[in-house]
This record gives sequence, structure tokens and C-alpha cells, in this order.
Amino acid sequence: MTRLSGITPSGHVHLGNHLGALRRWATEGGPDDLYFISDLHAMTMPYRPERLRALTRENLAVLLAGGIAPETVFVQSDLAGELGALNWVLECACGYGEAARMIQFKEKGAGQDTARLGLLTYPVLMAADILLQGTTEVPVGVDQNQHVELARTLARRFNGTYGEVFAIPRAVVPRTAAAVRNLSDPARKMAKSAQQHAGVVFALDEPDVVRRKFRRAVTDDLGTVRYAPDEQPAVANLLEILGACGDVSPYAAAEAASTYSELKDAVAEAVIEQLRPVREGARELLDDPAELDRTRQKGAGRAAERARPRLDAALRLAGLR
Ligand code: AQP
Repeated sequence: MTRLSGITPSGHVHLGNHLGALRRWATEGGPDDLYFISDLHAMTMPYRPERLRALTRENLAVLLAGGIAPETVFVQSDLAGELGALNWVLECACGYGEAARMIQFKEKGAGQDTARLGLLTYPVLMAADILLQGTTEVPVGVDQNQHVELARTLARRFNGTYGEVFAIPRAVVPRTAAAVRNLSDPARKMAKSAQQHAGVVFALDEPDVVRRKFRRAVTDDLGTVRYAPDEQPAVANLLEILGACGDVSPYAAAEAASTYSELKDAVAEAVIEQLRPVREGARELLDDPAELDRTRQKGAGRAAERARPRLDAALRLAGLR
């Protein structure tokens, strides 16, 4: 079994990414699993090149500091040659209508002449990410299911038309806690691309910044510390975070505090401790760019080596070479 998971460097890594994904990647990953920083996907929306470059390095450093085995991590654009080649082959096996039907494209770009063509075709690049590595399982949220379905369709179509090369991947729903919500607005999930940073705790935030963000977190006027997500969504979010940090249920976490102020202090300290090794490790890596580059090159080399025979076979069967 080979699993592939990615993070898009569209912003700074936040607590939601850490608790919902990265922490599990570090502990549950098998020897054949791969993790990547999907910087090519970040180009589908307006972006600044220098910021993208810096965020890619930062995302990589955070993944490594979080304990993911270095040899299993790569940056997507370091395989731009391999991915670009397979992407073209797959684009030529994909109908325009199939790409245009993707819900994310409809939501983010449809109807606008200025929407980037990459926004339309990025599910095909995602199929290339998946198929190039012989991936059998892709852990995704429901919003990405349709993209994995497209990867399955393209793999089957290619295998049936030109010859068997690709494993048929399947989407798996990761075993995960509820999404971490924005501290200023529990109706929204904590997101890298949030315009306001007050409700988003970043992995590299200093302890004082984390304390300030939790102190300003919204609660409600009920004044009772209990886990009731429907009636008290903001308090429930704090309890879920506290529970996740201590590997206990949010109900058990509610025992730790009797006032909102105590709860905020408890969750801030738990998050600071949870993120400490990540923050310190990532800062060290970012302070030693040469070492980070070496690690990055090794990861890319391994992923490219693993992909090469499959890519060669696909190109040959497609009538190239
Ligand atoms: N708030 C969250 N709670 C729990 N898990 C989360 N993830 C993201 N936000 C939360 C998980 O982090 C992994 C990598 O995320 P991604 O790069 O695919 O980005 P995303 O899911 O689109 O969400 P972001 O990080 O907030 O970015 P933007 O603002 O660009 O949408 C995934 O496994 C994701 O489930």
C-alpha cells in the first residue's frame, strides 16, 4: 500500500494542519508513503513568487520538524519535469467536460474569463501526482473526492487504451478529529488563506502570540465550560483543541477548567507545548538553508527515482520515445 498526502503552501502552516494532518502523518506513515509540498497547486490562484518560495521552504521545515521521515518528503516542483510530462499525457486523455465539471473549479473559477487555466486543469496535475508514484490510497477530505475519482478514471482509461502502467488509486477518508475552527469565528475552519490572522494559530507563532490569540478567542454568554458543539461552537472548538493536544476526548478536556478564562489559559499552554518541538525544530532548519536544501534534494531524488520507470513506461506506451 502506498499513500500520498500533500500540503499546499498557500500560507503559513497552522494548528489545524498540525492536529488534523501533519501530526498523524508523522506517526502513522508506512515506509512506502510519501508526503509533498504542493507548490505547483498554489499557483492556481494569484500569488507572489518570493512568498511562494519562502512558504514552500517553511512548510517543508515544519513537516520535517514535526517528525515526518525526511526521505518520504519532497517538494512538488522539484519533480516538475516528471510531473509536467505525465500531466500532458493525462491532459490528452481527459475530456474538457470532465475537467470543467469539477466542483472546485465551478466554485472558484467558473464564469470568470480571468480564472487561471491551471485552476481548470489542476485536478489532472493532481492525477499526475497520484499516478506517478504508484499511489494506491489518497487520504482526502470530501471536497477532494471528485479529484481522486478523476485520477481513477484517467488511470483506467490509460491502462485500457495504451497498456497497464498505473495502479488504480482510491480515496480514503482519514480518521480525523473535527476540523479546527477559526478562533474568531467558529463558523469558519482555521485556514492558511484567512485574511485576518487573529483567529489562526500558526505553527511558528511565538508562545506570547499564541497566548494572545487564545485570550482573544470568542466564546459565548452562557459562561459554562461543557462540550456542546451545537449550542456552544466556540467553546467546543477550544475543548476539541485541548482534547486533541492531550489525546483525550473534548468531554474529558472540559473537566480541566471551570471558567472561560481558565479554559483559554489551559488550551493556550497545551498548544504551546504541542507546537514547541515543531516551532523550535523548524526554526533550526530554516536557519541552516544549506542543510534544508540537502534534505530537500534527497527527498526529491528518491521520489524521482521511484517515479522514473513508471513515467518511462507511460511515455513509451503513449507513442513517445
Ligand atoms: N482547520 C483544519 N482542521 C483540521 N485539518 C485541517 N487541514 C486543513 N485545515 C484544517 C488539513 O491539513 C492538510 C493540508 O491542508 P491543505 O494544504 O490541503 O489545505 P486546505 O485543506 O485547503 O486548508 P488550509 O490549510 O486551511 O488552506 P487554505 O486556506 O488554502 O484552504 C489537509 O489534510 C487538510 O485536511
